[in-house]
Amino acid sequence: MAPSAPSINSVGSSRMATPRPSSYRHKSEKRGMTYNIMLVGQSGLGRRTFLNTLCEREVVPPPEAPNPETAHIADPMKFDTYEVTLEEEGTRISLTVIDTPGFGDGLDNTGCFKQLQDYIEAQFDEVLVEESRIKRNRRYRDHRIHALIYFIAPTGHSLRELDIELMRRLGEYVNILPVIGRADTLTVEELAVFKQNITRDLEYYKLPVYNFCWDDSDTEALEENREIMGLMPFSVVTCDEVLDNEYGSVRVRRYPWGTIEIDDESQCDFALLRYILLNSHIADMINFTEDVLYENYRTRKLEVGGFGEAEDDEEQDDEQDAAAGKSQE
Ligand SMILES: Nc1nc2c(ncn2[C@@H]2O[C@H](COP(=O)(O)OP(=O)(O)OP(=O)(O)O)[C@@H](O)[C@H]2O)c(=O)[nH]1
Ligand SMILES: [Mg+2]
Repeated sequence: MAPSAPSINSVGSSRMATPRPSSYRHKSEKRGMTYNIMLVGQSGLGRRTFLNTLCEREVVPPPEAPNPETAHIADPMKFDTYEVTLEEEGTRISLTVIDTPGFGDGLDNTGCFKQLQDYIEAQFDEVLVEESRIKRNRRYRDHRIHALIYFIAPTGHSLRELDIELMRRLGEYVNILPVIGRADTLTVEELAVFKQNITRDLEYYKLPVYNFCWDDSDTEALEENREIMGLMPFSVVTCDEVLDNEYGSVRVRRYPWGTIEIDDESQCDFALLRYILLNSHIADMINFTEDVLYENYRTRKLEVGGFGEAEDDEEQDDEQDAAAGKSQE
């Protein structure tokens, strides 16, 4: 008898209950949240479509038809910034999405890692400078990246050197959420094996992807977060098309043989990932970035003297100002 195909559940498609909002709240939640996401992955894995599907509107239009004379030439990686305001369950989110076209598309991609690291560090440095000012700028906008969605190509094998290197190099600066892009190109069984292989690689190479279980004080949430971790890397299918049927509007990808409803959690993990990113775990992502990743960076930086002197200088300035004020009295 032929072995039966794994059930949808066993491929990690998320039939889990909707995650509870984290017990954490972020201090800015009432005013609305500032949230920054970065999309990284090789060309054609669906970053643009992901962004549009995530925001439920066309933030980036489809590209124009390529010029055949130049289409094969890989452009250097760049950073494209998109700003969108979303309203999620009563919370206003000022979302900035940084897309990184050109990542991993050249013959030698080593420069991309450095460029990404420099970009992320530059946002940390901005906060460091801001924190050490005597007078804070009230309108300062935080640009630290709270989540990096890394698109793994749906090869069906395991992680490639490019994937491993990216996660290894950036994991200590940013919350990395690995996803399998264009997951509909794999069968149920292939996806299950691919997810298993990736999970094995993540463990073997000790890759620092975002650990949903970083806070183990809330045992109920811990159970749920373990379940979410079990689904990583999330299988992602995204689309530009909305179809009206008797049940209302559904977002679909159409094929000669049928359709995939991308918000159906039995078909892919997109809906769960969206909920985690923009609802249940948004405060966790921001808090972990500010309290752990940024603090670690700050400590390292101050230890090597990068900003320490500036801060000391400003403290001295403060003291001198105060002394000068007294002597004038
Ligand atoms: N099969 C499949 N195709 C997809 C999916 N998402 C996007 N695509 C298609 O893949 C192609 C590339 O999608 P984009 O969203 O433009 O990909 P990108 O990562 O922004 O690509 P570059 O801008 O070239 O780096 C388009 O033809 C999309 O329609 C998906 O989930 N499954
Ligand atoms: Mg694109």
